[in-house]
Amino acid sequence: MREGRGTPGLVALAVLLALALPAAAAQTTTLDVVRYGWNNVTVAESATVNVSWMEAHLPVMGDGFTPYLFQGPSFVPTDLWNPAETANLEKINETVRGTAIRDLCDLVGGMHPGDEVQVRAADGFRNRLNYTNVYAPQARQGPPVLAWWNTRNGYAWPESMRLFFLADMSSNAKGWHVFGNEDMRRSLAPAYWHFFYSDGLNYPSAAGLSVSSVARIEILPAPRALAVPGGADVPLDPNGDGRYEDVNGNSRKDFADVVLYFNQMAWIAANEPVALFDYNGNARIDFADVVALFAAL
Ligand SMILES: [Ca+2]
Ligand SMILES: [Ca+2]
Ligand SMILES: [Ca+2]
Repeated sequence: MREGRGTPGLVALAVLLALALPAAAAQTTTLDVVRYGWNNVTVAESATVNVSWMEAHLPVMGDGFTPYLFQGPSFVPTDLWNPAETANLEKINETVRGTAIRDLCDLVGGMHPGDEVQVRAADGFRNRLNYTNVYAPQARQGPPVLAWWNTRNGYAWPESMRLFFLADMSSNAKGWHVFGNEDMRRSLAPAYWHFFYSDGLNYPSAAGLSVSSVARIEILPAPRALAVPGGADVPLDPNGDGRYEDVNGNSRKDFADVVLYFNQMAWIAANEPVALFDYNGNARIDFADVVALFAAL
């Protein structure tokens, strides 16, 4: 086929421009749910689900007629948190249905106190929430939900699946379900607050927490001791130094801890967070730890 001289160059330019433009948010309908191991790198357990599976198998959140709102930046320097919830409520206002993040986490072993969950979009954008905000949220925050339906678009909602908080009306004088900036300040730890930078000021923006086009939910577990087979209970750290010398969990350091550790070295190495049982600090579970544990009796 014969083409004009300039055509290949123009095609290349068009391709380059297409790559340079930010990709439009694309709807997602399939979700990977992953719980990482103690190192937060290797996958301990995972599941892949889609919208129709979630709707059929897990409780549906949202009644289909109550709108839920997120507040954006107030853009009022003297009223950054705008507890009255009067500024910038137009940004996100949707009547949604979806699946609780908690129910999704429970598909892969769930979260425990101290764990975080990371909600990740198809393009890599992500936000984290801690255990409390997923499993025991304040009413002014409400349960975090992965929304896959809204009244405007039905299931064909371009920004779905999208993270929503089903906040109650307790913090809004008009009786609206708004997750406002003051709700964010009161219900989330500071590390989880979202800000929007403008004109030299960081404006709190609860709306920034509402990740769209979510493709992946990742549980990042905090290190925690598990009961060692043959022990009485969960291991304990009697002197609070971060190492768990009471291996059998009977509330005292004793020779039985040394014996149990020696017998279960392979299990401990495979199942426990290494740092909690690495008494000599060489980053592995080994016989030297048995010796160190015995010497510390
Ligand atoms: Ca200790
Ligand atoms: Ca013991
Ligand atoms: Ca060691």
